[in-house]
Amino acid sequence: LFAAVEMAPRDPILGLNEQFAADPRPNKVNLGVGVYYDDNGKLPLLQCVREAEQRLLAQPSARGYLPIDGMPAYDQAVKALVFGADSEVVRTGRVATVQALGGTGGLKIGADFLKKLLPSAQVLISDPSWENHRALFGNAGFAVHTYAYYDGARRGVDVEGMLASLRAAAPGTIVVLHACCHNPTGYDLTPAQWDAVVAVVRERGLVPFLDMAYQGFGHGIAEDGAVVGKFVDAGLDVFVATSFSKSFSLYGERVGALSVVCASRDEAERVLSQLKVVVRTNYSNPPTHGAAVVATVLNTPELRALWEQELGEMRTRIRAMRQRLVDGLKAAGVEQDMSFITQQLGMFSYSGLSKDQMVRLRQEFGVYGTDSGRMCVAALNSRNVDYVCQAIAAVL
Ligand code: PLP
Ligand code: TYF
Repeated sequence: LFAAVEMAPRDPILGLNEQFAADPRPNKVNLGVGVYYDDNGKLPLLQCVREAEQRLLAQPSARGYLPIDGMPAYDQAVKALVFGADSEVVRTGRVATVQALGGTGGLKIGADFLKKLLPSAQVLISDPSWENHRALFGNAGFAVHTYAYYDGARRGVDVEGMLASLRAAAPGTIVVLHACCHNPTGYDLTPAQWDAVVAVVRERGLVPFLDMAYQGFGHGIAEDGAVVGKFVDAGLDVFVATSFSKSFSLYGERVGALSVVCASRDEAERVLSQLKVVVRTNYSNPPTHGAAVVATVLNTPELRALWEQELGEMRTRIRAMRQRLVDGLKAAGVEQDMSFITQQLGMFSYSGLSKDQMVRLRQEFGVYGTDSGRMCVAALNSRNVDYVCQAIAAVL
């Protein structure tokens, strides 16, 4: 039966983790996968999560099946976070939200629903993008192409190129957009550039699908979320995949959601019923624990305040590490201007290093980043940053 089964290629990012784990060098540094580590190099367990878990444990509950679309208090909290509790779309019931297995699960539920709705649509992802975007929409049956995004020469977003790609797309084309903290480049659109993108999406009748995996890691929870509001205010039907993996440091709990903004409550009810079909035919219903933790934090004012504070600390520490990296590279003798690293947002820096340089970093120094030159600056800390600077200086 399996004689002809071919070996699938490894995920380029998760594959690096395996290589890193097998590396015996004590001073190795993993800047491959997008995970936030604290200044001690540890994956944090947020205090707000700890306290929510204690509250949940104080009132132990049996574990029945959740509704297909997830825990109601969780879905409500997601809507409030993504759109605003008092927003018109939430008040009038125009948003269909389902709990999902991480942000990836939200993307996949949306992709499967869209494939039934728009079977011959094309999908556009940014050039470059998180590689799983291509694989996920491709496996859902779509032809996946790219829109211009990164401008290596100018070290930023090629906005004109992006708008031109979108203007050239056929109506009904699904456009996957990174709401903030673009993975892998770290370059986001400005609010004015977002306005221009929204206008073209609207004019061309494109279907916007926002991937919000890093809300709060850019400028702040509300600031990063404002992008969603721009699409809503333009009267567009928009998909939003939410992930709490990074913002709650709950990677392994698989907590995320998909929200779909519709034209009316009636439409949202019908859309929700179809999203539930996708969920039911894949895994029946979602798991309880992560959603209970996130709902407890978001719906309890003092825990919510604690979360905002802890998320702010993660954001601030990453900023500080970006600055340390720029300063350290200068001190290590790098003459080219590396200050662009502090202009990037979120967990990643597209360093501009070539594949050869990234391979040398890995082989000679045990510093792991992706071949594309992407480094996870959220894994830098006061102990490893100088070593990383020396390694980068040596290969530059
Ligand atoms: N989308 C982007 C752009 C990401 O970087 C990630 C990272 O993991 C995800 C989605 C998936 O998030 P999750 O781990 O919650 O599935
Ligand atoms: O880009 C990253 O590093 C994160 C983590 O298949 C990740 O988004 C990477 C690859 C993957 C799933 C998650």
